[in-house]
Amino acid sequence: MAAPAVVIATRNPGKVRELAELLADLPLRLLSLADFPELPEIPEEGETFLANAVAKARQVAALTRLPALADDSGLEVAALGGRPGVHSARYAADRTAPLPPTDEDNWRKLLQELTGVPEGARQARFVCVIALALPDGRLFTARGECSGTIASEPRGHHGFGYDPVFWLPEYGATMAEVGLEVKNRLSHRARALAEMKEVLRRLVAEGAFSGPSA
Ligand code: ITT
Repeated sequence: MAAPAVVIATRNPGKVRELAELLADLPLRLLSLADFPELPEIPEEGETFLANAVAKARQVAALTRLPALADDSGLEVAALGGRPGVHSARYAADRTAPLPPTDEDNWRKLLQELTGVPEGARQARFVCVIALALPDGRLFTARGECSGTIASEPRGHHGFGYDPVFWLPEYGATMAEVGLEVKNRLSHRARALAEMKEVLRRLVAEGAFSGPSA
């Protein structure tokens, strides 16, 4: 019997890469939004990671009639009162610019905002909420966090987003230096997904993905 399909409901290729690697040992056929080019853009209007993850998963499950796994994530910086938080992807957005900000625009803005903030006051954490929505309306969520500090300059070329400036004291390296294998052992996404994988395993065993709409 063919493995049941699950849609990874994100347009961020960095997330797809990490999630696909983390899910590789489950008997699932992973699709992504790239397999559904006709789907409309999903607006992110929520004020919490949970609200945005649930909205993305529910909408993609309804539009594709397949189980959908969405990730809403971001960086919370203590010295900035938790910003950029849910607005991490568009932190350096400029209304007059035709294109959304790049990852580099975002981390450069962060380094600039933290100019003069001493090493001991640069604590930050990545947060990830993963939501799984089934076409029958069932919904599951999981959350993961990863703590570190904000470096004073970028280092490394792995990963995506704020990884080059996210310093992991216990590794003496940034998240962009440690590589995918290590990142997938300790990241906010890996921690949220570890919990969600238990749900996915149970649903696969129950045959929940093999109904007429899946
Ligand atoms: P989708 O909504 O299509 O999933 P997105 O990139 O817009 O893609 P989010 O709204 O969840 O996703 O924003 C997440 C942003 O937070 C992301 O663009 C990065 O800037 C940052 N981020 C999240 N996880 C990260 C990680 O593992 N490493 C570095 N930065 C991360």
